[in-house]
Amino acid sequence: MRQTITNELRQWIVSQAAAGVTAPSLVEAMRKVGWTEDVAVDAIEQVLRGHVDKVAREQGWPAATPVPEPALDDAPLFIDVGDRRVEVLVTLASPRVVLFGNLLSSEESEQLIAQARPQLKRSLTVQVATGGSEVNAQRTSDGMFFERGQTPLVQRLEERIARLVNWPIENGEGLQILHYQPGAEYKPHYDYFDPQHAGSAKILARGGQRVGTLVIYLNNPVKGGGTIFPDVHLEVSPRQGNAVFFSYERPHPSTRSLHGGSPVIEGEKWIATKWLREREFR
Ligand code: PD2
Ligand code: ZN
Repeated sequence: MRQTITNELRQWIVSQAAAGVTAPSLVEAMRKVGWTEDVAVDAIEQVLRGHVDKVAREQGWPAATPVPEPALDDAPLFIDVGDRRVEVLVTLASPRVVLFGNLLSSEESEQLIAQARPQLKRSLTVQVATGGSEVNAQRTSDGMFFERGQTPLVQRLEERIARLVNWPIENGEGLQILHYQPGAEYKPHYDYFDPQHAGSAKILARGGQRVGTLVIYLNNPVKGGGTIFPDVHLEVSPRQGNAVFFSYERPHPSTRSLHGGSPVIEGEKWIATKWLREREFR
């Protein structure tokens, strides 16, 4: 049995992956020539990670950082988050996206909307030049932020999220609630802060980069309002209680984490967004 990563194998894995061959097909091919499945998976991961690191250095990309990641190694159908079992519905490697079901009950979703509603204002986005906030035509929703732990429900949800994606509760920004009416959308963007922008230093001082996002759907729009990932032509339907998680290991388009909120066509859309930072957010 041949289980060492030769240069030849390394080149083969990289070229196959570049040609679009999926990881399971690579594992199968390696199994046929005598590799144990687990060892093949580890070898493929090691080779592809090494390759990305090399390309990143050559291209001068920002360094990769650890990111939140749910415990999905043995392909569980549920993740126990203490007070409920969250369903694992879809996973994607690149961009890293995981769709969860049953993160919130319908009662909790409605309670969160009711708690947020009195404080809604036209959404602002970060003003890249200064690090301040501005009204932005790219984002035609109303929103508000809760402080971390502001209500018992917010606290409970934050504890669930921390367990779900294995990331300290202190690294989370306050939960943001957004409300979209028909026609409202959030044009494709990245959630990380562009290190080149003048305003980023001030933002990054509060806990470093954003490294992950969880968008939680609080109601069921009638038509439209999906969350889109244009680089991979993925659209996630907004379903009450479900949540889409995505992470980005460096503030760079190579993460393919470009995403947006499609226009709501009929009905309205309510979401809660939890952004996760590298370090404690204060
Ligand atoms: O509403 C959405 O689906 C959406 C899309 C893109 C939310 C966000 N980004 C966000 O809150 O960052
Ligand atoms: Zn976003």
